Amino acid sequence: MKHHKLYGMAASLYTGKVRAYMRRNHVPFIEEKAGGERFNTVVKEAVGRWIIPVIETPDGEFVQDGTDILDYFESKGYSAQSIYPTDPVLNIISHLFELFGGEGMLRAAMHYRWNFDDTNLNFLRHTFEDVLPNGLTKEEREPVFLHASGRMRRASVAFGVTPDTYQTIEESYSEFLTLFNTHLEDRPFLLGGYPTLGDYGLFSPLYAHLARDPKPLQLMQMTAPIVFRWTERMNIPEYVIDERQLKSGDGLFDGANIPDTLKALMRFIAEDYLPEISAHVAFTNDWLASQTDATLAPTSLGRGIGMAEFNWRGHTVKTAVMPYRTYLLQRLQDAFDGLTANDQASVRGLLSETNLAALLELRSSRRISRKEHLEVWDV
Ligand SMILES: N[C@@H](CCC(=O)N[C@@H](CS)C(=O)NCC(=O)O)C(=O)O
Repeated sequence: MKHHKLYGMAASLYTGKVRAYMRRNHVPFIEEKAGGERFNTVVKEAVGRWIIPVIETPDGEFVQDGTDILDYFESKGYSAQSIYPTDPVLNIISHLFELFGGEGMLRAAMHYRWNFDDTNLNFLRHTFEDVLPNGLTKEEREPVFLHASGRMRRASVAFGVTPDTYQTIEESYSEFLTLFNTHLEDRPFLLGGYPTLGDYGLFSPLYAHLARDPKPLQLMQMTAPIVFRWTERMNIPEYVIDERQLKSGDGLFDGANIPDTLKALMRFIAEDYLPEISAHVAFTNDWLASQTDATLAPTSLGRGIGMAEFNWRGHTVKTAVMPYRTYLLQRLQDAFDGLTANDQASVRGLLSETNLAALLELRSSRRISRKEHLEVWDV
């Protein structure tokens, strides 16, 4: 049997999303630690930078980026039930949770990983061995771990994790857990009987950081056990028929009849994330206006294009503006633009009801695409 290779790390947020998809859809694969020889030479060269996850197909093709990898497998027909719901309202909701899960929950993911050293550090030191070069002695590993973890601690600050926001991050994460736990009481996945794009978006932070690092794992198990069970259900290849599956059936909700518990989660996103993505789009448009065509492409993810300021739950916060977020938002808007007028009206109605209508208007002045593993502004 021909295997795919997954290059990643057990503790990596975006690797977790891809791995869960591959397991659920029975894609045969071998996972190889990203610090290994082949990753540091052939793979890094092929994708142009050090970034995970990457898959190598049996034909020797490389695909980088969690979303592109899921789309690659969808296009090859691996998924028995597409992660893109055919119901237009559900499809837009799924895109919303892809964006919020993958990009909007980073403060909680980073805070609970890097600000509880007494509980987490020994575990992190071990789990980070996945990204260290092969063959280092224990003494040689320590400075490399300190370097790698130092970068991640600095990244936390760029996502808005500062002593001033710690308490609010904990409060807002606790509110999210309560809402998601309540929503999952009656169904096994976000939109009903099977996982869609939105589940994979949420799974990224909620598994690799928040259901794996010791501090937040215990918090989730103690305060949101149904969410914890969902992380398990998301991460196994077998189909589990339990109370929730029996109650909800195998299908997805009817887009015309969205449960109140899901609307509550959407209102949470409006409060927690809309100010940030709004500030980022405004910053991006100012930035685009000041660029010459030659400086526009390609833009390397992670480095960001600057820092945007906004008010987050009463704090003035500055976070890194990453073109990748504009790209995910554009995917939601493209899905909306392709709908009939009637379907657009239904989506608009739901987004207005949940205070999210602005998402449809927050557009960058240039389109953005992904080419050769990078975000590229269209000229
Ligand atoms: N949008 C990318 C994000 C990938 C990403 O940021 N990966 C992290 C690990 S979870 C990484 O490789 N960081 C390396 C670095 O920043 O140097 C994806 O979905 O693949």
